[in-house]
Amino acid sequence: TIAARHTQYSHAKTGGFSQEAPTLHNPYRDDPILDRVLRRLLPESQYVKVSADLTKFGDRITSEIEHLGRQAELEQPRLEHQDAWGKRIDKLVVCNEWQKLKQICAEEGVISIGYENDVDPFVRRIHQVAKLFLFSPSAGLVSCPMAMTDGAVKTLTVGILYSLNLYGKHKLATEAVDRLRSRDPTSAWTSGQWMTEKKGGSDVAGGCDTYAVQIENDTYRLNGYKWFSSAIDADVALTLARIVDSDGNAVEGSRGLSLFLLRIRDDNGNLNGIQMVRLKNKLGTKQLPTAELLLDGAIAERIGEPGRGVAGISNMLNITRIHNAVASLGYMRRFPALFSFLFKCSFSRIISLARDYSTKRVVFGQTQVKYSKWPLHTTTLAKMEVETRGSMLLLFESARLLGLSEAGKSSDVDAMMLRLITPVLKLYAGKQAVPLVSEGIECFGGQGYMEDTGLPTILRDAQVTPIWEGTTNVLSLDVLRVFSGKENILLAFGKRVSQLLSNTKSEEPRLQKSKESIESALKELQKLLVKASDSAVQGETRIDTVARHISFAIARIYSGALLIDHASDSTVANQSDIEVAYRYCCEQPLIDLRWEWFANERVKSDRAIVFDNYLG
Ligand code: UCC
Ligand code: FAD
Repeated sequence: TIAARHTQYSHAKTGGFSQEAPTLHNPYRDDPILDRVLRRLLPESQYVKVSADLTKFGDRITSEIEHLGRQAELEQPRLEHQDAWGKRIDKLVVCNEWQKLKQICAEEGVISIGYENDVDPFVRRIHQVAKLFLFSPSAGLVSCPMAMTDGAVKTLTVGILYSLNLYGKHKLATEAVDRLRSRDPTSAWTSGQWMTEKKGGSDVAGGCDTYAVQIENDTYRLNGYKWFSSAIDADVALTLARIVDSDGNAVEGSRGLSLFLLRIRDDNGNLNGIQMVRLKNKLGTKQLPTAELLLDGAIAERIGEPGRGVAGISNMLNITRIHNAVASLGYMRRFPALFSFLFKCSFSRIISLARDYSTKRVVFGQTQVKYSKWPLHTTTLAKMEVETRGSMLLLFESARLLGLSEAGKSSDVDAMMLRLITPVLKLYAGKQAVPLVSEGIECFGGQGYMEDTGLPTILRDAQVTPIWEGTTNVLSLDVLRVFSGKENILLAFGKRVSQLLSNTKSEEPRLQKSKESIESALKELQKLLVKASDSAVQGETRIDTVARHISFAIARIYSGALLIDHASDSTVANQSDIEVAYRYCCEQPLIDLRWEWFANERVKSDRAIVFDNYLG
């Protein structure tokens, strides 16, 4: 019949239920502890201003930025090498959303907030880190050029250990600083950071095969090949090269490296002796244009003393490493927040379905009804939350210490702690982010694995945070570099931890127990390190093989002490702050380090395990 033929063309029946998507709330107002951390750290009048800015920015994230960041992932950058007529153009095409995100960064002052003259540096760095933390997981990786831009401003102005102090003294550096920290999107610049070459990214000195031939005074011509260069739509870059003397020789090793500042394009948009060889085909960070660059006579200005390139660019590294931790924590925070929202909000919709389902669905021999609150799932989320909070307080400690140093108000202990916790924070948060985000993906079940939810992007992007800006091992060795300096870092660390513990709320037994746990872990670490340095003299032990474990212990002891300090402040803390401190400090090991791991002999057994049945 006609009617029967008609139904052949009816819509497929796919069932009446579809899952309501998770909604992103204002990430500032929705964050469990950020507001309380700021209340504690900032003077009241400043807190009010910062909080108002973050509330407004949080609304902008949900209404505008989140969408732009997602589009930047979907419309990835591409490189056109030639025009239709075969002329080499190396045209980088980025989407409008990427451009718009860069404009927003300027307007919102994500860099300039860190440098505003009329604000106490202590306040401005905390404000900036809080803003970046909200921005980062929605930023479509524009957070990467922002990190390098901040690092460039720091390097060109007043560095922490080795200061170039070029602002107002060097023409290009002064223009760059003004534009890199500008709030005007029409004139704002961003910076790149080109250190890695084919032979090495960790071992920068061993890898650097870029040569600088003097044209006149501080102006040089650079030739080399930069193997990873991110955010290649930047305006300027800081890079390293070896100066070739008049006999055609250059100094090998670290002492042969000098620091250069260059413009990537001229005012007409022509590349400055640079060819973009290809864009990297990456696991993640696909929004971000990362290229291999051939420097073929790029004109650059030497900044800083010849041979002091690594010390100079370390100013940049120490800033970008804090940004990297911001990104790791941003990814971590986004997951619990998204997921808890999914449940809170979806109950009203799915509760009738869920109730009915729970009387019918049998799991492990029982109907689900008894477990309608899914306590195991809540436990999973609580564990993620405890981990995230510990490192979040460490991040804000780094912002506090950076601000103090820029305000010229650091005590000796503050200065040492800033140098120590910068690599510790970066390596620890980066290492936490990947498993934590992976757990977050699992929380969404199969949906977490689906590209169109946008969730897999977070896992891919999180995986870069332990790699770039120094891998976990390399940063652990940097921690040992800090310990090998002239100052007694171990003593300073002990002092800072004791200072934090001295505020512990006495009437709260869980905090008292937490304090004891931190004290005992600290003592254990001190004992092992002192013993190791004594026996190292006799050649029986080595410390580099346990550098990671030492760094992780520092991260956990420091974070635990910060959690106790936070939970002891009755003006802001609540019961869950106390519980989080207790779980962090007492329910999992703070230190995972054994004396036998220091033994020289162990290296042989490691090698035997690794190369067992090796065919190469
Ligand atoms: O990956 C990159 C960009 C990615 C995109 C940006 C993302 C930002 C986050 C975004 C969030 C979304 S750029 C490439 C990053 N590359 C690295 O991080 C390199 C990793 N390797 C290292 O860190 C190594 O430890 C090196 C390269 C620093 C080692 O070099 P040397 O030459 O062997 O080191 P030396 O000889 O020990 O140190 C030379 C000088 C010393 O000072 P003096 O000479 O005064 O004794 C050191 O104390 O540099 C000083 N120094 C430092 N100073 C070395 N490291 C530091 C430091 N971290 N802070 C202060
Ligand atoms: P390698 O140094 O070859 O390391 C390999 C392994 O050896 C690692 O596990 C490492 O931990 C370990 N290792 C190395 N040295 C030691 C040691 N002494 N002791 C123990 N273990 C060690 N670089 C830039 O300069 N600018 C950029 O803009 C930039 N963007 C990037 C973007 C992306 C997406 C990525 C992935 C990388 C980018 N990089 C950039 C490069 C990045 O900084 C390097 O890849 C990183 O520093 C590691 O260097 P490598 O790749 O040479 O690794």
